[in-house]
Amino acid sequence: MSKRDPASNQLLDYGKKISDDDHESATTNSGNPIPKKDATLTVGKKGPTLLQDWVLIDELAHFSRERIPERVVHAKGAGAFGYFEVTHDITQFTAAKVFAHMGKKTPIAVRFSQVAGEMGYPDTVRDVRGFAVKFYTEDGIWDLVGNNTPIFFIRDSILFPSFIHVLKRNPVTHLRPDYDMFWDFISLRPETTHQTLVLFSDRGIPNSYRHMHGYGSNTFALVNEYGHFFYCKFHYKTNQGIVTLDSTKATQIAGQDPDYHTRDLYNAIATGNYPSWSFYIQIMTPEQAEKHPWDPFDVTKVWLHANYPLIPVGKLVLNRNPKNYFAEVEQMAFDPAHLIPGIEPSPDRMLQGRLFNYGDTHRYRLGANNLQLPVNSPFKLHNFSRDGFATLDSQGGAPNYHPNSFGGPDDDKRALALSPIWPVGGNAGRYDNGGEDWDNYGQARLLYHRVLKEEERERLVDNIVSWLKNAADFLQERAIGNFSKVDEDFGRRIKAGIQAKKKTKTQANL
Ligand code: HDD
Repeated sequence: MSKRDPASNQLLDYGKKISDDDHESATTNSGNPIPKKDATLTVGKKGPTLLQDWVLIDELAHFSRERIPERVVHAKGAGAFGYFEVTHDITQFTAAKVFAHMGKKTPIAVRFSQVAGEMGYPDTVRDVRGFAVKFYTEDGIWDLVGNNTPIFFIRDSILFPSFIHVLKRNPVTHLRPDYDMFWDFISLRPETTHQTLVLFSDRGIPNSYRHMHGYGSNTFALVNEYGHFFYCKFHYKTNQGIVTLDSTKATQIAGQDPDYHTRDLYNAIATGNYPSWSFYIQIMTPEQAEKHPWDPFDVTKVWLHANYPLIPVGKLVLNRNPKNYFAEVEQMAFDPAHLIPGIEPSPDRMLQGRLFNYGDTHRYRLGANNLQLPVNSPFKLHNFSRDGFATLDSQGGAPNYHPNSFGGPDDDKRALALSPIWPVGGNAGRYDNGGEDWDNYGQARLLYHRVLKEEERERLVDNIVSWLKNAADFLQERAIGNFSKVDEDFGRRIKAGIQAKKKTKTQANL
């Protein structure tokens, strides 16, 4: 047999550990030994099945309840486990215990994903990739739920459901991508321009989950032991190097191996080729934020590294595959609201909406006690929540109310000291943050001119044309109008690309 990869050998490897005479007895879900696994209880060989065949009912009834709702976005993904290790001292910025001292290690879980495809979608499609990191700290779970790009399409979470709708299937045709939906929304909300360039650049199709960076994307805040806070952005840069797939190769792989990224990650870890990322922060003081030329909480923009250099912190290493995908990856529940003392949210309007939505979606998808599932549960749980479906932890008889006089959990003084008093002010109102006064093109222009090389700009134009050519003419014009505001020549090249495609199509139909 030709050499097979570890993923193919999973059952062979399992079987090697089980000698012939120590097979476990098969049981029902209630642990009752099964006399004959492959035969229903019938009257005679050809007679009817007896209702009392609990073995049959137990298995069939569980079988029809195996699927749960897939994630409403980021449904296709892969996960692994490992550790975060501190390599540099950042205690001047934060008292968060996870960064307490050099060499400190914290167990982590990571889930990589794509945004728009369903669970069975091919890995190598053009899409943003999720890069969510769960830190199991002594102060509970910290979830850094990032992507492989430092920015996002929109800067107000109220637009998120609509944005996801235009990536998903047309509600009538059930087809995706629906190019009119996509380009209608993208061209009507020009704040999407910067991330649209990233999506259609080479970064839009990573060669593997190991060969892409990760970013917390939103702006957070760090609080040090004196209660001083600093705004921050998180970056985790691959130590494997950035490697991408061109559209043609990616389409070919999508047909041959839809789980190409999942397989790569599993095999890399199974062969001891542990992927790692170097972890950095950028820091902005509240005073700098006050004077910043544009809203530093605008997640469609990056903080220029020249002004806010990357500060090294540590590294993320993945060195264990899941023992069971459903139990450990499908049930992972990441939530940007899972924050630990020393790390706080910022007024970033996208983050603010996320702080509600993740917990809400987990309660729907995994139940009220999803945080008691092993993959999601903190090392210690001392609170007043009880009961609900699938309660696993009754907290040892402690009072289920507060205040109490019987030694129940009480305020954490350290967490209180690290909870800063935030200065906020202004008039409540609905301020649309997508207008021209928000500069929707400046950083897209920097990306186009300063970051991309000429051959990358050519591929960017081709990739946009390959999508935009399928949209209605008026949408093409509006989108080209936006791209022209990034750079006149950029708009012209996209227009020429579409016209060339139309000409070829006309000639083909002659
Ligand atoms: Fe989100 C999942 C990342 C904006 C609402 N998001 C999800 C996942 C990642 C991100 C990595 C997959 C987590 C996993 O692997 O289980 N999302 C982001 C980033 C964003 C972002 C980096 C912008 C900077 N997301 C965003 C907004 C909202 C959501 C604005 C809603 C207000 N995201 C969700 C969600 C998901 C989710 C609906 C779907 C499945 C889940 O949470 O667990 O709650």
